[in-house]
Amino acid sequence: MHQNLLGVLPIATDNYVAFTFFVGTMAMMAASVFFFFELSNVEKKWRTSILVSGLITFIAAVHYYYMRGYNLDTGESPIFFRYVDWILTVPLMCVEFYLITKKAGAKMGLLWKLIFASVVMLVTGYIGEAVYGKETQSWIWGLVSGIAYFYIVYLVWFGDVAKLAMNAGPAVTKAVKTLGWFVLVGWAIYPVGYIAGTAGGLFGFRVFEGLSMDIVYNIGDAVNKIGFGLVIYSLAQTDKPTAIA
Ligand SMILES: *C/C=C(C)/C=C/C=C(C)/C=C/C1=C(C)CCCC1(C)C
Repeated sequence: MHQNLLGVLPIATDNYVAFTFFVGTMAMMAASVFFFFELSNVEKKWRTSILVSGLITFIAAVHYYYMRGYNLDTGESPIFFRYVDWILTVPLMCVEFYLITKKAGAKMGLLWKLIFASVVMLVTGYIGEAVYGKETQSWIWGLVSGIAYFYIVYLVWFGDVAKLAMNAGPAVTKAVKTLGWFVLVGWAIYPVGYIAGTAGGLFGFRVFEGLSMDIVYNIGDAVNKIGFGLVIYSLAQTDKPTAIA
């Protein structure tokens, strides 16, 4: 490929993978600016949560900038930096659950359960991709990762997170419900990418072939990181002390 005068590789018009990395970088940057600037417009008690939303998209923006270049230069999937991003941002999403249910009595133990499950989910997913990605047995690692994922879904829908959210006031109850949908549906985008991009597919059967793993992951990240942050932002906007009429 030819470099232009600035020494920059242009994105070929049919290179959709590179395009989604580029758009992902912009979206994460824009979302971070938004969350950081809105910090001064929300109630004090929600500031840490909004700050964490901004940190999640900011960490992703830095990784996307890197992954965009890596993919453009090599044409390959930036597996390592993808997982570095996730191992930092997914635990921060667990921190969000902890922070918004804290006033209803969430304990550190709950935070550690969520973080432990996400680390198991991501480490097994990484091994499945980076070590066994071209072998049929990659599905086994995906399955173990999936079990940890369903444990997180369980905690948010029926476990401690759900129980605490019910006693935390209507605004928090509603926000946790919406975040629960993000975890159940939004996060389910990722195993689709894994199945499409690894040799083991689904229990050894190839499905979603031809689908680009990176495009699926990039869409998943935009939906989940920015969407998650906006749910918290809208919670902070609704849960204000009621004005005296
Ligand atoms: C911001 C990044 C987020 C929210 C990343 C979430 C990632 C997952 C929920 C990944 C899940 C996986 C499985 C459930 C099975 C296959 C392997 C993974 C790691 C792709």
